[in-house]
Amino acid sequence: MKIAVLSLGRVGLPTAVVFASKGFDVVGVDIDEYKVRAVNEGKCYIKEPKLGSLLKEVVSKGKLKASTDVHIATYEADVVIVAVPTPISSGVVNLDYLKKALESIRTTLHDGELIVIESTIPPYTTTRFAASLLERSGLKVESEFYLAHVPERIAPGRAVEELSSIPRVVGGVGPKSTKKAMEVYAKVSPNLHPTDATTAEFVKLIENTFRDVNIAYANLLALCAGRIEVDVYEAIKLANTHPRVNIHFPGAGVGGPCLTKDPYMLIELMSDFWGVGLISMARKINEYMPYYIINLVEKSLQDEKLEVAEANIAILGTAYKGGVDDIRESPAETVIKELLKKGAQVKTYDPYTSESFGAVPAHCVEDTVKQADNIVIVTDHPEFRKLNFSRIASLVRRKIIVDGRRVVEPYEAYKYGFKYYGIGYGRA
Ligand code: SAJ
Repeated sequence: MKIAVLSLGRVGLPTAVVFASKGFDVVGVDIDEYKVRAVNEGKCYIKEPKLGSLLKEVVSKGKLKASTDVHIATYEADVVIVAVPTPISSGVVNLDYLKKALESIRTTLHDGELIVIESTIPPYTTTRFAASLLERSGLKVESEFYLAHVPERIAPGRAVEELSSIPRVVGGVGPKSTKKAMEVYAKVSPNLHPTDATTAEFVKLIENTFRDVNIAYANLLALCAGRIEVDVYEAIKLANTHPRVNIHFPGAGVGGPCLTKDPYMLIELMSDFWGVGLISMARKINEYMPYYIINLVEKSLQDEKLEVAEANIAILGTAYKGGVDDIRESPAETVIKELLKKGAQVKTYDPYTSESFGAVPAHCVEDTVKQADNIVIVTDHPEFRKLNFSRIASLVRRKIIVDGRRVVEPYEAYKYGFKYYGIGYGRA
């Protein structure tokens, strides 16, 4: 069976590679010639565990090719998987990339072909927008071609592992489409849940919104704990010992392309009901957290009688979450840009990405903290959990840590004479 995967981004590339590794003949399509050339040379341009070696293997076996020619790829394919971006601007989803992909598919749509949309989309996009656009080819969905929404669920940093292990929701526009899509996805995922396309679209939105609202609650608790001499991480861990409680963890902000975007599709659906404020308020709380970090930096410096404009600040982490090189919607961007605006000298280091958001990039932790008045941890990379405080203490100008992710144990910092300011750490 031949599969075309449209768009070789952080979802499309791992998807193409994993389907190829299960024996499908896959063509990945992208407009970016650099990506296409890299894939055909067996090179991986995304930092993702196990992806590079698997990509090399499937390309050398001839199971995966890449092309910029969407028409040939879709003409030859039995299945087309669409993994194009569906960005949000001013709270409204932009389906232009999806529309363009579907228009290309329509020109070569043929009998028995299955089209699967994996991109995150608002309810009714599959049954109304995509189905009617494709039916303009003259072919009828559910009898001559098949259409389903199978939302992607992979988290950056765990893409390959999750593609073969995470349960998938398979929603066809009708029972035949669901059945066809189930047959294909059964080859990669051990656990499939059939439903209709609109439910599948809704499921994706409510999963990510659940996580966003839960994190916002944790962030609110952190702000509260900061006032009452409680360590919020300890409190949440203890609350989570209750069998029916699962509070997530607070931090310097919620980044990435998913949680920052998907809740807006739910908000738009319910915009005429005041209760939707639950979701929009959660977004606001999470968007506030980088500014809270800046407040902590200012407070920690004021305690030392130092202005931000006079300070050297070392930022550890620019990626949006630990263990990945992805910088999309990273809270670090706001933290760095605001500190620069306030006149601080800012250096950054991230072991996964060279992005510095306008600050001076450094090559290691030691280089970053040299002469620093303040070390700010924005990303919970595993490397930052093993900081060498005795060495760092000898390099800094002032011993202050602002920990946005609780990667440092406060008592470990105290041992070396540091002042510790953390999210939700109300103890002095
Ligand atoms: N974060 C917290 N506290 C937490 C957990 C996360 O502040 O307790 C922050 C992270 O630091 C990060 C942000 O939230 O900045 C998002 O990270 P994440 O790990 O929650 O999620 P993503 O965006 O990497 O991936 C999510 C996943 N969705 C769910 O877990 C419900 C993933 O399975 C989806 O495939 C992905 O969105 C997507 O593409 O939609």
